[in-house]
Amino acid sequence: MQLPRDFVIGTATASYQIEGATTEDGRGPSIWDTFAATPGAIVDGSDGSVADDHYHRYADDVALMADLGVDAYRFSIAWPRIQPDGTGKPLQAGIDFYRRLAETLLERDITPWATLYHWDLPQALEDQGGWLNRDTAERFAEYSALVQDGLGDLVTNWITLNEPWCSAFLGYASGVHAPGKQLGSRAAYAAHHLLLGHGLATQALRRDADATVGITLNLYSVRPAGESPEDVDAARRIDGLGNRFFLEPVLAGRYPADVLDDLGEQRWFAERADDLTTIKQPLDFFGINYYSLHTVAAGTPTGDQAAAPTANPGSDDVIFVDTGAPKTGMGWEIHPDGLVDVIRQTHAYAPELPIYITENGSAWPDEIVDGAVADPDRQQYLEDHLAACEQAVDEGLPLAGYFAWSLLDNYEWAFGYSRRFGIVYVDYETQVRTVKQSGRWLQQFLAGRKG
Ligand code: PNW
Repeated sequence: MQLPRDFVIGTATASYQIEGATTEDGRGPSIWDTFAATPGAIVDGSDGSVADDHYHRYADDVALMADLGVDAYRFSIAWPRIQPDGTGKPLQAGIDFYRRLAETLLERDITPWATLYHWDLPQALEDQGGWLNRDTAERFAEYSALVQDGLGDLVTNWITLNEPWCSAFLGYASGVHAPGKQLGSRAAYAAHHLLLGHGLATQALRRDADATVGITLNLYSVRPAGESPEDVDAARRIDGLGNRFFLEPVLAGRYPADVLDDLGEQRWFAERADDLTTIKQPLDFFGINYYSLHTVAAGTPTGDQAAAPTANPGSDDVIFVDTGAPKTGMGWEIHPDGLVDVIRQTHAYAPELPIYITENGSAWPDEIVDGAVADPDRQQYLEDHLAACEQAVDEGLPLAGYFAWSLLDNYEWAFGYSRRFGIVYVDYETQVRTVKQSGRWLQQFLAGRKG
């Protein structure tokens, strides 16, 4: 396999999923601390209060990455470590933690990529309406500027938001993520305020001419199960809300009219049309998290798909079809070719914009046996998706890098510690890290390109 030598290969994590130390050094509570404490919200009843104890072990974790030979590391900043209440002066201890992390990365020649919002909203802001409150967008831009003031000499690659679809629709429609609200199509207002926050934060980050700014969306390739107009329309709607509802405002300065119709929210959005000039900011790169492909049909969901209110309001009558393709331990079908689809789709809106896969990976029921973890399925997933990246590059698409999710096994949100995505195994009793077979494979792959 031949990816260009300057193609960036890294690993990714997020603050709440790995740091632990949720009450140390003045960190305030986030919506995930609150949500994880809600009975029934998390499958194993766990929370992120310890997680991978990365807050104390970051230096070892960076050494591990140096040993793997990665070019870059994508991590996120915990907003409540910087502003415990979501407003006001920054907490120096919080800034200092991320300074130590960034300095340690740079010493090891690993480029830091910082995500400003990977879901841990200060609880104090949720108490004032969270992302349903327009003010949260302004607070986010202020916070972003404070982080840049504190870290800008060390970090220049900024991702404003991670997966605003998840924040808005898992957080405020299906309620399976924090803050656990079930508001139907009103969740779209949260999406709008997230996107406005992205625009305002991007403007703020431009004070530093060296800043390289982008956003990360979770995109799915969406295909109709059959040729009937109903199935084709189901695919239009799921692609509409999941992909186009975020791609179009960010890259083209408009909301897709068909999605506003599906949502029944034309009026609310028309009143806020002026915000689109703020949302559509020139960007330096575009981040895509790619995990799977959706095959959809018109019909009434049953079983698991009917367990929570829909995360796709306006599309209660869509079934996610099992095509029989192999699945990961999340039950997500494996379709490496869908990765090229979402790159093409993004590229069509912004032909000049470099694209990075900012997350891709798979969970499996890993076990440690005699100090080793055999995970051939994860290795295969990694190989096949890197091959899809190569195909995208060969096609002339401006794909510039790939971040494996995740460096470490970690807190998988509503699934707690029951799903392992790491290329490195974590023993949650001892915090001992063991590089899995897939991690060793990546290490050899990276060493091979260095020649
Ligand atoms: C992403 N869905 O989450 C996140 O960015 C990571 O923090 C997470 O660990 C990773 O993917 C694996 O799940 C998602 O239900 C969570 O569609 C749920 C969905 C999508 C992405």
